Amino acid sequence: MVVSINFQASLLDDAPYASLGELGPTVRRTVLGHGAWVDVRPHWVEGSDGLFSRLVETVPWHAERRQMYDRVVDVPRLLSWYGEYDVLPDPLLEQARDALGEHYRGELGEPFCTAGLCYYRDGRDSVAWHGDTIGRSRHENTMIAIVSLGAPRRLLLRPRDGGDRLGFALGHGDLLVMGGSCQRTWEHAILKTAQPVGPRISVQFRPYGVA
Ligand SMILES: O=C(O)CCC(=O)C(=O)O
Repeated sequence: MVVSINFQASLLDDAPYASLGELGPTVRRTVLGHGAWVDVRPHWVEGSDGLFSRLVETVPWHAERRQMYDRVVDVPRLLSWYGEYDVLPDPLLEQARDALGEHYRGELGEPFCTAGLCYYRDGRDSVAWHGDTIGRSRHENTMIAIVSLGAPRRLLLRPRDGGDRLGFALGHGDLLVMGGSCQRTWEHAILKTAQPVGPRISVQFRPYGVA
């Protein structure tokens, strides 16, 4: 699939090579309730705009269609999936996966091993409210770590049983980790927007058997 890109780089993020910052105390945790939490580490990937452009060009993006009631509809974003034994499309993503595994080793007790990549081309691309509850996350606490590249989009979270929602604008190398019961007790979404937003890539690292 040929992907065209109309992307405004961040002035803060134009280092020639991408690299990872520290985790440790730079990671800020927000306790959501119901046993769920999110960690945020702004601008974890330095020089992320170059990485974004490389991934746009080199990842084998594909479009999916899915059944919705009596119709088959386009999934409004492009996707690419890397399993446990696949080489990731950029060495920096392998470094990121391993650094996250190291940082969360005590709490998670297992490594991150798969990577799902989503490409939101503009404000019409989106993902509806959902929790990632296919596999072990249906019953177990786990973590999903999201590295956001390109233009910021708002990742929204809301409790499944009702209540206020909260949102994080994620792009240009920001890290957000959903943990605890978050996939079972909360839902998350990137909603469509009529605002003129640029393209964004989300890289989600998950432990084995979580989808
Ligand atoms: O774009 C994101 O960061 C969220 C992606 C997501 O929720 C999913 O693919 O399940």
